[in-house]
Amino acid sequence: MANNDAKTSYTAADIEILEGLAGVRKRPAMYIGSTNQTGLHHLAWEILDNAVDEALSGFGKEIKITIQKDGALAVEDEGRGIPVDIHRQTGMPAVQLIFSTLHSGGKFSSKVYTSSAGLHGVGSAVTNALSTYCDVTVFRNGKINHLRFEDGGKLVTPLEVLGNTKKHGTLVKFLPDSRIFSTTEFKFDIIANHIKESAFLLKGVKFSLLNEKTQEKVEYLYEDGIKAYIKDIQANKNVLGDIISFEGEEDTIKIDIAMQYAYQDYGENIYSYANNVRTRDGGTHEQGFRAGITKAVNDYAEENSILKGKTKLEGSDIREGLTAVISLKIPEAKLEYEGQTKQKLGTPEALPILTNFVYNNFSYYLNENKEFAVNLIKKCIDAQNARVAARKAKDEARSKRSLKQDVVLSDKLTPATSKDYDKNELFIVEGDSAGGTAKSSRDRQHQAILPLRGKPLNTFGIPVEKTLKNEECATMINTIGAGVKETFNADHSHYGKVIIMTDADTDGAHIQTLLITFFYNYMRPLILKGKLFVAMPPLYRVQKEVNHKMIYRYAWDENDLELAKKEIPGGKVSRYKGLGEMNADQLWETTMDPKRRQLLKVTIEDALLAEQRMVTLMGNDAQERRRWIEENINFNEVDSFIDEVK
Ligand code: 2B7
Repeated sequence: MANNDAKTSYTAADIEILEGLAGVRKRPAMYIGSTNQTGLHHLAWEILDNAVDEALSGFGKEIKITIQKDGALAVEDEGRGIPVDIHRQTGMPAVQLIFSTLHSGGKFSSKVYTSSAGLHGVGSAVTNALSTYCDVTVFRNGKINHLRFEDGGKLVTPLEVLGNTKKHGTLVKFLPDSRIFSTTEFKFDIIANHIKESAFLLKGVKFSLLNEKTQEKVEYLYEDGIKAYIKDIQANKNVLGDIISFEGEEDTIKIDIAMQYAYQDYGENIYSYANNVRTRDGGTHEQGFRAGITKAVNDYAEENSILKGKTKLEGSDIREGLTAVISLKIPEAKLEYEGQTKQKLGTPEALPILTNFVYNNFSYYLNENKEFAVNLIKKCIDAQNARVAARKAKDEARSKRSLKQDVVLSDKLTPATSKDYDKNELFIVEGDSAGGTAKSSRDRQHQAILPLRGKPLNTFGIPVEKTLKNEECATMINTIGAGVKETFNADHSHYGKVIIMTDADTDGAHIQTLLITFFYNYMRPLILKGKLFVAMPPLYRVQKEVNHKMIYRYAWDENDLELAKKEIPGGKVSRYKGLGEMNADQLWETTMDPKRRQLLKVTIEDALLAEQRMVTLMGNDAQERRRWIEENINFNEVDSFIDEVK
């Protein structure tokens, strides 16, 4: 481009940039998934990702995050500072471009491993576009460089030098736009959780978080990296053997693995990452890991004639109770994802590389640690027996069913009349009395009611057979009709939605946790497929007689109550203590009517957190459990299992 075009091209670039940012504002969900609490926090992850990438490249040992008094988030790293020199084609400083163009990532990045590679790489500009202000300070070349955008990315303070400094790094402060997001409140716990995970993966880098409003603060620094991650996940568990870890590099792919077995856990818990980004849907690295573990254990058992004529162990027997963190660093050129969500690693080489790497290292470990190896194989045989027993129970249930023609259903269940499974909903209701109300208020065609008497069985850490014999669990399994554990198939579920409906109090929260644990352990795909929900009964009712007619307004939280009071001035406020206080009409219109109710979808958004809670809540340490319930359980807390209001 010739020099004399500089002015015109600047204007052209300018227009292009504004159009780009306006596009983000028009369709925010396309860039950050949603505009709810999850989407809001995405803005933070985008900025944090860049700070993390800089530390990953070896620049900077600390990342500071502050929730400011004005509600903005400040992120500061100690990296090289975003370049501030002028970009020739546009005549703009590089830092300005990075915050205002949508495909700047690749152009500026020359790193080998980047966390955001292949995902977005447009993060800073997206955050800027969705913010009321975005204020950037770059400590670089001995200068304090500053620029500021307002109102969705409009440059209000062009790059200026504020003074001299010896520091280097980047400081970004941004305030999310309340016209875009349904909530603009950053949550300390959500951010703390996220940076804790980053800190495990980025050993030796300190992450600190401060909430200026509440003075809450927390710091994470793990010199032991993912070994510390495993230690954290396993806290309070009855473990088998030490934490095992393998590190290596094959064909430019860096492999870092840590794992440990525990007795109470039934499933496998694998947390896999590619370039510090969680691969929730697994992929070639997980496949390779599994194959390597299975082969190593079966070969060891065979070579040492431990199984003696018994049937070979299946992969699932060997992985029962296994918790593992797999962290790979893959050069950008080899990084491939599969599927819509890009949460599944597709890189083909990762499969054979991981299989061999894990097989070789774990075989060596087993041979060096004979006592562990023997205990592990004993445990695998237990798992095998349990699997065979579960299969037998299922087969028996099935043959009973075919004998009786009709499905054996508990007499407690009030079924729905429709056979359109996808549209049907199963309400699991706390207490017979609320169950009765629900029965008369429901939509008979599509809503089935299963009342629960008392607390459901605590299924954490107990043998499968015991759960299968428990009447309530057996009823849930039969009613849902899609199997359990390995044989569970969410697509066969007789209900498109399974909805837990309890009182909004401590007992109700406990029941929810117990039920979520049951589903987590026995029907996990139901959660993964987004079919498990918690009903949200209102907490308040404001009522007033107007012209001889009672008018009602329900409220779901304190803020909502304030609104309700304004809408019905002078109305009488009552707090609902339980479902039982509502009559059938009220229960229908507030909690069960698909058009008016609020449901929370149970997700395993953060499996680590969910599992930690299961362990603390359901584990053997009664004192710890008591302390935890006293400190943490209230109705809102249970939200952490849960995301997204529908
Ligand atoms: C792909 C883009 C976004 N970038 C650099 C260099 C350092 C750097 C950044 C950053 C967020 C909150 C505090 C590279 C990379 C742009 O190019 S982004 N540090 N930190 C950050 O955004 N933190 C860089 C090569 C030489 N010198 C600097």
